[in-house]
Amino acid sequence: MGKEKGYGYNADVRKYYRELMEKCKVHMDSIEKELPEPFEDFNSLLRERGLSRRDFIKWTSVTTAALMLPPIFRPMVARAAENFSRIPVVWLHFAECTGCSEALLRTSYPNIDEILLETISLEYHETLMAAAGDQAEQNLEKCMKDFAGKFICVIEGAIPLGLDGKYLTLGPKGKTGVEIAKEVTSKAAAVICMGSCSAFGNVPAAKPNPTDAQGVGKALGITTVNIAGCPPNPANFVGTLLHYMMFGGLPPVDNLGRPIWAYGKAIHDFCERRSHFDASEFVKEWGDDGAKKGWCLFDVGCKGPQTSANCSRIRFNDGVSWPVMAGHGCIGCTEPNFWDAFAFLEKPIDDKAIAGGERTVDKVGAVLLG
Ligand code: FSX
Ligand code: SF4
Ligand code: F3S
Repeated sequence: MGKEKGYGYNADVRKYYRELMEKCKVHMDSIEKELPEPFEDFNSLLRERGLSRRDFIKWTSVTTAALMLPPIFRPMVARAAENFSRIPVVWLHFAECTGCSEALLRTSYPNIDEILLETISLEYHETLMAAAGDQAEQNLEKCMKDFAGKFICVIEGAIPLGLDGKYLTLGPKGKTGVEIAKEVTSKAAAVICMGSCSAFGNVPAAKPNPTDAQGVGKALGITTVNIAGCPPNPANFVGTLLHYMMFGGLPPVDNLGRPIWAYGKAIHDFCERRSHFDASEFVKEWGDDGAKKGWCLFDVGCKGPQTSANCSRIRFNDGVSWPVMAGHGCIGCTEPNFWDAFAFLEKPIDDKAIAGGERTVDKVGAVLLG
């Protein structure tokens, strides 16, 4: 057995991974057989953007570990990336600010996750496609027919249910958002909610919610995978699609539908200001001495202890920064209805209860999330 194969795992775990690898190979073979050829040569695209093979190999290692897979899966992650543009995607927009799409598209120094997103086979994307009106509608119908049960439906934005859905009508036939969502999701292989609005309602559903906007899962009564965040990190979407390509299903999720590999830990657990939290060194006022020294932002409203996501581990814009690093606390944008639930963004959730120390903070977080 090669050095790489054992990894110190016991026989049961090794057997589990061997079987998982087999499943992965079978699924990748079927994707390569059944879905159209990649329309972008991923390796040339990387070269064009000045990224080397070494950068790609480094990325496969980081992504394999992030997906909670052992290193033997690195070649499969690479194979999935090279075939990324085979998966047909229909990308719908409902009640939202389009910040999620913008966050994916507007990076100045795209990393491999973002280059992968450029290669995605967008059969229909209301912001990006050239077609409009009847032509756009026909494209959508053709994709639903040609790739029935095979395409991924990605949804940005909440679905307004008030006035029989008429707060949001779209397209030449004036269909409501809820009608379109029902039609498209019923034919999709899987539904991915991109951003906290489609996942949980979020900003469009903030009080008093006059349009009765709801997250997609709740509005349609379906199961969705929720890539939470306002906006979410592109890496969390890419990793979820890679998982789908490799295993033919979406990754294990928490009780809020968020992939555990990305949302399984609190921001607070990996925050670079954490040692200051533990030493009770808190910023008390913007611009004070503590702020200059990079102390913990809990007292000025950071919701990191109550927020599950990987921002503190993978950051944004190719690892350049993230909210807490930029000097503002986390506002809990990956949590349901953070706008209402975490109101008073620059105040701690409950000063009195939390003053006792970390255990109390974690307890308060668990109760709030519960
Ligand atoms: Fe919501 Fe996304 Fe925030 Fe905006 O599509 S998650 S308001 S970044 O755009 O939906
Ligand atoms: Fe970091 Fe916020 Fe936790 Fe402080 S409270 S350690 S700033 S996540
Ligand atoms: Fe959102 Fe907090 Fe991350 S505000 S982007 S979950 S640090």
